[in-house]
Amino acid sequence: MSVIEKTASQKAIDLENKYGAHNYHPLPVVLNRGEGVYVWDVDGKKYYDFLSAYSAVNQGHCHPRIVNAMNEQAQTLTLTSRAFYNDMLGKFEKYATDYFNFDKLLPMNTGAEAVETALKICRRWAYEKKGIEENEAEIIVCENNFHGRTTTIISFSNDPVARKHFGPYTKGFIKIEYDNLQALEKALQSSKNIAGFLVEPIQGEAGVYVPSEGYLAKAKALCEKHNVLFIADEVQTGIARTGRLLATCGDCNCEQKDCSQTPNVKPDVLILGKALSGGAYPVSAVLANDDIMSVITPGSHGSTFGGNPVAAAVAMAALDVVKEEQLADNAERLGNIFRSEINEYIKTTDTVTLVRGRGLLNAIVINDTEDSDTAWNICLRLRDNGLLAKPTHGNIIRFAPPLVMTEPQLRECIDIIINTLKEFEA
Ligand code: IF1
Repeated sequence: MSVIEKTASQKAIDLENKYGAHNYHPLPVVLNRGEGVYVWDVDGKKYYDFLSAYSAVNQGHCHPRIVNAMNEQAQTLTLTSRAFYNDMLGKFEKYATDYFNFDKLLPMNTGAEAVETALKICRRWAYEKKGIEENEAEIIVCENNFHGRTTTIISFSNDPVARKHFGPYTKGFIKIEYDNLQALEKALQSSKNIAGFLVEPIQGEAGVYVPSEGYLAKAKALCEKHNVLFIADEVQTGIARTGRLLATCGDCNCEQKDCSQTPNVKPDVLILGKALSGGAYPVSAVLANDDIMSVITPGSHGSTFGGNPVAAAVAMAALDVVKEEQLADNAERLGNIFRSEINEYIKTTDTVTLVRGRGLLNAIVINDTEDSDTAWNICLRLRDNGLLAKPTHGNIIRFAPPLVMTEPQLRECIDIIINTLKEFEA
């Protein structure tokens, strides 16, 4: 290949740069195929995927059961809108409410839409059930949260990059420190107008920050005491990612896990997205019981695509796969191996300061400043060595492979990661 002749990768990158908005800074690798835990670039080089599209592809790339369900439904009926009934949505709603043990489900498409939906449900509930005065409802959120990109959601973000020059911001949110029960109790006592507490069971974007043992259960109990809705954003942590069907597991109908050890943290409002479709199609949902979901009435909320037949078919197949292939158990087992092997390595090096996470949602902290490009350079080298991961917040690298990984595959990946990190030792 001559020097002036562009590679297929460079051509694809140039097209995005020239014709696409610059709202991302991707790792320079151009993918055109995926299967299970692997993806391939346009030159045919194979990689282990350690991002899983931010935990959307828990079931592995192009899972045949999910793809078949999608193909079959796509050839039969794709979209009716909710102006008419379709014969798939009700089946999906029954399936998912049984699966997660809630009375009702409201289907949307993206995670951000589902978060918006939960906030609307919470506000309605505040006015119509709790009796808060019109327009006075407040929702507690956590510092360093990530719940999506809509104008309301970024209004209560404290990430300057996500917020800057997108004001005026939506009112009605109180921000408290994550993993701080005193702060939560203080906020709950501060006003009679608190309607809900929106929380990520593990903060993903903040760098896979796992709260203290018992935090979620105690936060839930505090919310109950103050008649405030506990709203769990499990868009990233849900669907087996953290070694359980839900990170707030304890009262779901998950058959694989012995949850007797874990406190009951059933959220009042559960938000799911990403892996609800195995990454095949945008499917999100909000689940709640009748006393809460009944505040949603015809015309008060909706979406053209939400609950479409393809989404319903895909989501049922994706959830089937999670149970059939026991992905929660696999994530738990492999996650323990991953963290223990990385911890062994950490004892021998100054390059990495710690590994943290649950199940197969993990991150390592690189021993460098947050504004250094070491983590980015490590990710470039990991790419060269056949494994794709992405830095978050400068010096943190997230590791979240598809949950269909086998132990030998994981051990090969651990070798790649440790050998790559060794290249960066001083
Ligand atoms: C991007 C992070 C992950 C989420 C939680 C709602 C949403 C997300 C807990 C919104 C989305 C994604 C979006 C993606 C980056 C990514 C992300 F690094 F930003 F935090 F996964 F870790 N709640 N998270 O994590 O879902 O509307 O995107 O379907 O580029 O914005 P969405």
